[in-house]
Amino acid sequence: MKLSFATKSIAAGVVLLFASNVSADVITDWSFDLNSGFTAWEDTEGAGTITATDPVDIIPGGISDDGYAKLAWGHTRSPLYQQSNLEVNTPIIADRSIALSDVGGGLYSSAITDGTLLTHNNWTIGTGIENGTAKWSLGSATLTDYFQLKSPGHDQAARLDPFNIEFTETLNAATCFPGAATACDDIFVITNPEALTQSFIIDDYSYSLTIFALGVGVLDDAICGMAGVANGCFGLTTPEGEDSPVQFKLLLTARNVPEPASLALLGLGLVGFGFGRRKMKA
Ligand SMILES: [Ca+2]
Ligand SMILES: [Ca+2]
Repeated sequence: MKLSFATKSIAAGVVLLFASNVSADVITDWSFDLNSGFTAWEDTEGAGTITATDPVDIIPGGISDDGYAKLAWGHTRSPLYQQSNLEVNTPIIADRSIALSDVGGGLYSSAITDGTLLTHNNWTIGTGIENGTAKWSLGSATLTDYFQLKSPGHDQAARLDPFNIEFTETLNAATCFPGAATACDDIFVITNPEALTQSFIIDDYSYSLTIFALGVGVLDDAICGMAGVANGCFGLTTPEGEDSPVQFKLLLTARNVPEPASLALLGLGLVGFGFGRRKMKA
């Protein structure tokens, strides 16, 4: 006797198709406009002794000269002394290319590109000293940038937050912080370093602009203390008797950020049951 037993295969498949956009490509061809100038400043006594010159039209439209490229301080009563100054050497940067290329791993990056050039011309200002603080010195300044990224068909005005800079004119006869190049280097603190990285999203990509400069970073606690701010402060120091240029650099990156709707196809594979055959022999 021969008995044959077989089950017929049962297959079930489920495919879920969600409504979706067609995924947009990354935008690789960008250029930018970057206008920079000082929009606020204060001397250490609040006495209005800072001189602002070289007007800049930072923000297009509206008020035409809304900032200044140069701040100078220190009195000029004696030929032995010079004023110190802080200067934006590149107040207007127009149509500079910053293209993205595929660097793998789903990441796109520009080359490192020059942004704003600032110079501290640090000279002995012949300051008076009052209560241990340099008189006639710059106390704080606000640097405002207008940054516009441009790409054909994708104009994107990325307005950067202003950088707030606190400046400390260290007394040159006083004890300086360890590692200073001169007695005594002056101190710049950027009080809102979070403004150095800014991001925006277009379609399926998140773009990030990072601003950095050689010598600008987290300062030693002794330096922060001398500047009168909390430990972990962010900025740079500049030696006496020199012009210290600070070339800010820009890096633009992009990465894909898929949204749930663009997960177009969620497939559940075939589910099969009992596809088999068994033979029995008597
Ligand atoms: Ca100085
Ligand atoms: Ca000094």
